Amino acid sequence: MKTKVLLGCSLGGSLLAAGCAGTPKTADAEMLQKPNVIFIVADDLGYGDMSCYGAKAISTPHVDSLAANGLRFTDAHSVAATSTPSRYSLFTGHYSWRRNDTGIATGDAGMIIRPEQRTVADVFKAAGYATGAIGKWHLGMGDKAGTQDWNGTITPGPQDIGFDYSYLMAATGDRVPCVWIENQQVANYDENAPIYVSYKEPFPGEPLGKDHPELLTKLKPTPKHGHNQAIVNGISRIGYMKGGGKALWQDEHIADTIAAKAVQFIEQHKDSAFFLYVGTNDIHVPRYPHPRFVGKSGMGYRGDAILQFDWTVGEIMKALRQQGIADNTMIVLTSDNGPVVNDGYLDQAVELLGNHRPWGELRGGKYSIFEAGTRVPFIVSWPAKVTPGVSDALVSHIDLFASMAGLVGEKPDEGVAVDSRNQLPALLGEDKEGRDYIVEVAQAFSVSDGEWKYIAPCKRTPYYAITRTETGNSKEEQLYNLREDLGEKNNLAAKYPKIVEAMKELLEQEKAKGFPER
Ligand code: NG6
Ligand code: CA
Repeated sequence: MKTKVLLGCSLGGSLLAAGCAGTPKTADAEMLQKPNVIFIVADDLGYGDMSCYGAKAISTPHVDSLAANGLRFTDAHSVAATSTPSRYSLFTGHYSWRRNDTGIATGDAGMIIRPEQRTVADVFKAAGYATGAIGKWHLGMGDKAGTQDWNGTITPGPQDIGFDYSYLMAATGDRVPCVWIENQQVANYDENAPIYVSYKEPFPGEPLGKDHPELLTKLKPTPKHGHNQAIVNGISRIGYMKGGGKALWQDEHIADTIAAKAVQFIEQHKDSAFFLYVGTNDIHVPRYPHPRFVGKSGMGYRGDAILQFDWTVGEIMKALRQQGIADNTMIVLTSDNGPVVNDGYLDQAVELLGNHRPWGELRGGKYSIFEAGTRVPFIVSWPAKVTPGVSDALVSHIDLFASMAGLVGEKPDEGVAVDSRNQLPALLGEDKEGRDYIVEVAQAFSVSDGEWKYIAPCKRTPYYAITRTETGNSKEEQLYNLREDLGEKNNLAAKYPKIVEAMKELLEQEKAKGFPER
């Protein structure tokens, strides 16, 4: 029972002094043979989007088999409800909200994680692992926004924060530049089509989506929702771009490319311990899956992209089996934030959703401080070590850094990954409780101990009309009992002022550890 906050309150004691900061339980790190580790981070995949999490309208057999042979978590959380802050925290073990520059990054953002910072990849590297990052990045590259040389080497980059190998999209599918970047240089570079990127000015002569709807042969943006600038591959995007030629990606091949590169990395490193981060483009907008998935879900491109994601997971699992290393490979599968149905393109996601509930029983979605924004799918599979099952332990992406350090026997230096705790026993199913509490952020902040969830007041809009998302923002304090009211319908703040006070204090103490103005 997670009643520590309530106990701390009724005893009138300081919660942090009482050890609520999350003292690790014993992890038998020495006993473990170092496994390979793969993080598969889906994009915008909801808590209710896969059949192993209860979806009935769609079947995800590969992820289901991963879950059936691993540990499926019901109370796992990203730190934030959008990609950049979520991934920043996952990689660094540092709360994104301690900095004021971790909002949704443009495609020409400078690298947000600075080279002097430590990432989970550095942890693995220090332990002798080969390290790779493939797929969606969205953490900036190069020194300062807009100063990258897309025709040369982009530096600093993933190599400076622990990744030996990288094959990445700079930001998102809907942001320029629409090219793959391999080891900090554009892959398949086309000498005849030098690349220029701007988030300020259009390039004269380059058609824009807003002026040339006839060129949008693959997807059109939702009116008044943006995504109407550079046109690449028949889809208009955010930001301006010129050039690229044969280096430009084709959206329908993105998943195949990510899977192929992941499989290649696995094959190349089968004889040494490796850490691989795979950020899928699925199921972020623009959703434009390969023709072999189109129409297969009956839910339009959004559902088809879920099937494509599931296929990607299957390819990775198959490669591990073929190399004979499946048993001693830990896979952590999760999503960067919760689901959104219409995120800006006319892809019929809303019209064809039917009875499918991407958010399951939760309230809110991507961009929201309600549970659906940050309670995410989370599966840990490691056949040699983890006993299959379901865990209700409270876990957070913030702890992956320290937990992985625990796994490989590394000790983070003083001042590194300050918000991360070693929760390896929870990740392996030995500890059923997990964290004492978690802190999350969208526009508002929340703190939850798994039973009680407090949402701090926030003056911003309670509802985004275009994505149809309840943001959870309210001028009032909110308190929900998640055990009895997972859908966050009954605000109990007025009824339990002492719990509100205790939760608030917890949040204030966390913020007091360092919180720049924003
Ligand atoms: C928003 C985009 C949305 C998506 C999001 C980032 C508009 C109107 N909306 O600004 O489509 O790209 O940023 O999503 O442009 S995330 O999952 O990568 O954080
Ligand atoms: Ca996302």
